[in-house]
Amino acid sequence: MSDSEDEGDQNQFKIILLGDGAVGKTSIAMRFCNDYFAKQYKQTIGVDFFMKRLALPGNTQVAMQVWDIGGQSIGGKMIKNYIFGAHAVLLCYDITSTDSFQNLEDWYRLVRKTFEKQKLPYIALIGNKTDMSHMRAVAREKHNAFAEENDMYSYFVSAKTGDMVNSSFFRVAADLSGVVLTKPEIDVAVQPVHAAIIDYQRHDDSEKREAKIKSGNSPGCIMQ
Ligand code: G3D
Ligand code: MG
Repeated sequence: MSDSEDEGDQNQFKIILLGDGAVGKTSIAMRFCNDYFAKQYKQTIGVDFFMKRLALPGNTQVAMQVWDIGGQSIGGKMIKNYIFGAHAVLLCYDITSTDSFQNLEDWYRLVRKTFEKQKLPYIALIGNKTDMSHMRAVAREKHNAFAEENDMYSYFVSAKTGDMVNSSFFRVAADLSGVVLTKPEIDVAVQPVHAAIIDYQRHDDSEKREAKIKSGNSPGCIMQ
C-alpha cells in the first residue's frame, strides 16, 4: 500500500450508501472499489468502508471513502453516527422493488434529522439493477420526480454489469470537488489508482471503534 495512507495532500470524501437491505449497496461499493460483483449474497455485519482514489481533470486527486452500512436497519442504534459527517449520501433503491423506493422517504428523513442544524450533504438518488429493466417496478418518471422535488442528484446503475457505476462515482467526486467535467471526460473510464478496505469492528461503544486496514483488491472484502 506504500504511502497510500497519507491523505494529507488530497481531498478525502466520506460517501455513505443508504437504503433497504438487498437493494445492492454492498454490490455497488464493491463494484466501484474493486470492480467486482459478488454472486453469493452475504449479509454484511457492522460497517465496512472501501477506499478508492480517483484522479480528476486538472490534476485533482480525491480519495473516496465509501461506507457500507451493512445490515443496519433504519432504526439501528448506530446509524446516525455513521451518517454523520458524510460529504455525500447515496440513497439507493432497487428499480424492481417499489417498497425499496418508497422506503427512501424514511431514509431521507433520517438523513435530514441527522444533519438537522447543518447544511445537508450532497444527496443522490441511485436506482440500481438496471440490468433488470424488464422487471422495472419504479417508473423513471417517479424516480425523476422524487429527485427533483428533493433537489437530489440522480443516477441509474447496475452493480451487476458495472454499467454507470464508475462514471456516477466519478461525477460525485467531481461535484464534491467543484470540478466541472466535459462530456468526453465523463465518458472516460475511471482508472483505479488505489483501493483498500477498512473494516470498522463494531463495539458497543462507538468511540472505541478500531479501524483495521486490509490491503489490496481482494474480493474477499466483506469482513466478519
Ligand atoms: P445490500 O448490500 O443493499 O443488502 P447486496 O445488497 O449488494 O448484498 O445485493 C443484494 C442482492 O441483489 C444480491 O443477490 C446481489 O447479487 C443482487 N444485486 C445487487 N446489485 C445488482 C444488480 O445491479 N443487478 C442484479 N440483477 N442484481 C444485483 P442475491 O441473489 O445474492 O441475494
Ligand atoms: Mg450489504
